[in-house]
Amino acid sequence: MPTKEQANSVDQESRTSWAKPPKFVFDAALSTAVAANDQRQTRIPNPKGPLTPDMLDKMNRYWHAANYLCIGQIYLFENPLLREPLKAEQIKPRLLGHWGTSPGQNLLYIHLNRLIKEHDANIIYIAGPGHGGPSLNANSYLEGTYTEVHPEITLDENGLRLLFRKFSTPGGVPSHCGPHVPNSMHEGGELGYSLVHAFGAAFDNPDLIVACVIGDGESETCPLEGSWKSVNFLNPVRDGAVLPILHLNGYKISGPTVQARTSDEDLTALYSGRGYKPHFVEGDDPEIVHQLLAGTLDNCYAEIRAIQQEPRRNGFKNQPIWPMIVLRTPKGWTCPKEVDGIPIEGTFRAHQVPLATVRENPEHLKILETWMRSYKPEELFDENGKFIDELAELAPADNRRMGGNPHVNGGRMLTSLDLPDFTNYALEIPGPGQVVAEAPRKLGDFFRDIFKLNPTNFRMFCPDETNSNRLNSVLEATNRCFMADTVSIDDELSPDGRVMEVLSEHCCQGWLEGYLLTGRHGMWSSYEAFAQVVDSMLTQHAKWLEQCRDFPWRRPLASLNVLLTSHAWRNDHNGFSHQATGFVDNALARRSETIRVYYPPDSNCLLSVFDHCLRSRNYVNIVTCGKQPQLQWLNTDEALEHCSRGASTWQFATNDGGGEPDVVLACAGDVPTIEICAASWLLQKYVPGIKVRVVNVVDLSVLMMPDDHPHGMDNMSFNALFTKDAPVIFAFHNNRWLIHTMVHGRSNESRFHVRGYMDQGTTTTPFDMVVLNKMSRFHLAIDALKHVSRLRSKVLDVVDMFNRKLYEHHDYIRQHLEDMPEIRNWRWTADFSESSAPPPLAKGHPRGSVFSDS
Ligand SMILES: Cc1ncc(C[n+]2csc(CCOP(=O)(O)OP(=O)(O)O)c2C)c(N)n1
Ligand SMILES: [Mg+2]
Repeated sequence: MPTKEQANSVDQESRTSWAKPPKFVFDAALSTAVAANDQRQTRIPNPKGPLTPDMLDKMNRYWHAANYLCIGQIYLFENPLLREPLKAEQIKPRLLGHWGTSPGQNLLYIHLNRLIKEHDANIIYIAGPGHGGPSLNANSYLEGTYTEVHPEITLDENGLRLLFRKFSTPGGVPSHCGPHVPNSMHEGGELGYSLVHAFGAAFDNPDLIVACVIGDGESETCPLEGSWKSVNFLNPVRDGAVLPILHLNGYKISGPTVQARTSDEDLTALYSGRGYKPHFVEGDDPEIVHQLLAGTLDNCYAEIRAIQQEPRRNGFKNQPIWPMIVLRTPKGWTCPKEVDGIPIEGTFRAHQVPLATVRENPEHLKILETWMRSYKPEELFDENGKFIDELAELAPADNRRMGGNPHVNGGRMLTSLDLPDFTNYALEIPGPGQVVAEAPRKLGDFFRDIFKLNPTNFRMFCPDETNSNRLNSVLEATNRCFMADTVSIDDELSPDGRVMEVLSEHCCQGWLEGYLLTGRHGMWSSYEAFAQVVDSMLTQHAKWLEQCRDFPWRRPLASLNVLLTSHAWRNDHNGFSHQATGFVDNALARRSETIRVYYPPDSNCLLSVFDHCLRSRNYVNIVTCGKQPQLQWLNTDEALEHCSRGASTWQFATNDGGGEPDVVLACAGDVPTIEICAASWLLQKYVPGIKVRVVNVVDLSVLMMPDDHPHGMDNMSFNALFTKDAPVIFAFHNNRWLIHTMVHGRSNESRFHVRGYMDQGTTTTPFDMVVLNKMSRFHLAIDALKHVSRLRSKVLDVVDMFNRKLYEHHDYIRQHLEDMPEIRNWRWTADFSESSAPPPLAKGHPRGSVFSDS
């Protein structure tokens, strides 16, 4: 295995050749070269390299075929093989798609095909610049997998016509590497996630190599910059390999890229420092680049296998230096060098459609036709329009094709988790609201045993908070993963740990996505506020899952589970920066159908919810439940029933005797549940004769209409729970608009009065948080009384007393720096007599941890 020093001193001869400034990046824009494409193609200097002249020629022609198909997809409506002179009406009316990235990606795909065939290697391909959709469509078509999943795209002229027509057109396929294309597990539209997905795919797949093409524009994004450190978590014994291929084609949409204008020396220093050994391939002469790339891929493959072999035989010793490739080729390579005197090839102008007015401009039509004919389609496809066998056989066969590899359609690899019975982890509680516990502790025990039962297909990801989030029992079964050197005071850290802690929400979310997309299971936990860092990534994953529904051959994947335990209401010690509830708001607003949002109110409900989430498929499950000591409500049987219903009446806190209540007190979230139960208690204690009903909502989507969400309650069930017209005071974990939106259209919707998080926070007491956001038990009880008209005149003194309590609270916490005893020590009692002793710990709950507050 090469050391860092060896990596830095690689191959001096080739090093000097990289040391010059990147040639074409500067030349192309200034170039007045007019050499036609076919001229360039006949200039074969027979450079040295592993390819025989015959192989080189075939690979070059295969590359031409893929390039031709990319241009055809962007431009052609009819006449796919140019069997007649190209006419304006055969050009699509709207030209959509990206040429610039395609020739580089085609080149890489074909060379990876060679590597796979040569070594019977298990390789998948990730297109960072996913706008290179034409390239993956073309290559999966040429290898046959596209037709297998889209049988109407036949391997003949008519199939080609349809392939072209359907690209980026209504009723067709989108322009990116979406789920429609069988060799993709990464849409790549929102740039930045290719490398993190690649590592997620490689974890626990010892045989797999993930070739990950990274655009030089993409490499400027923060998530991509932050993904290189994934190599510090890749274990050469149990994991596969990632081969990053940084494609420096010089430009993003309209400007140069930082790395393309960085010297090879500096890139070497940068990536060596990150734990990689860069191999440089550069050029604009296809034959030379073919040989260089083939040789470089051979070397990288040999290095990967050597890196893996040693520790697999003799045990892991230290973090290896993994190979990577830096490929400098022109953007839009092989398109016209200039149009109307303006340079195109090798410039940002090749990014999308190099010739944009072909229908209108006969000269441009001619240039397009000349360009397309330069690939000699008549020699690539036979008289029926089928790709000629001589070239088609360069692709690997069956599951070795990158579109046929089951890892890319992860559901094909998925096996169900072996789950222990979650009721074995029940928290024993003497009755509702009597004892306190930290809800995630028992969940940690559950996960610990899931790790034991599923040693190779379950992982937890977390930005360094497993302990803080009270999930630390998992560390009894496994360690936290770390490849770099450790020191004696490090705790529960090892290269074979399965808890993936990295202080990057992007890495947690992205690794988990890659892990799930390749057919495994997992979850990640986060501070609620900082989960918002990956709002957009989560939305993209949900979009992917939704689009997969259109393609039944995409087999179901395990759901992506997110646990938010350090939540807004109880970040008293961190304050305002840590208090935000927007993650769920964003997810539900964007993609309600795929998203499931759960608010388990206590430990046993949390277990029941997670048991369900780990069995579910194709969803994003967001579970919010605090880690701080909170009152516990339901035993396991009750929890199971309650969670299965999604929402139900809590009889212990209800006194309507099954009849019509004066007011419904509803809640979703652990803190809102406490406040609503306390409000019910206050009302029953101080307002004789009032009839209240407490409804707890665990699965938020039940509030939606069945047309809007599969979990949505029909009106009859909804009215049975919330009545038809009683006022509903709703305490909600998040922003109140979400509930108002969800109950829109329900009977007498204006009776819903919601209180929730209003973005008021600071470092203060737990109860002050609910006061600041006007969701305290007193606010809720006053609201209830305001809306019960039959009692309004009789309760003025009570309302006055509740208001006074809020003033008392204000003064008390400033004087004593903690909540009033009647708040701190409150527990549910059916006789409504006050208690001053603090609620005891739940049986079996670890003593001493309950007040720890990291
Ligand atoms: C996060 C994000 N920001 C902006 C864009 C818009 N965008 C689409 S393509 C592109 C340029 C990409 O350049 P590069 O990664 O070099 O890919 P190339 O086409 O050159 O292969 C940009 C900025 C995007 N898709 N995603
Ligand atoms: Mg680029």
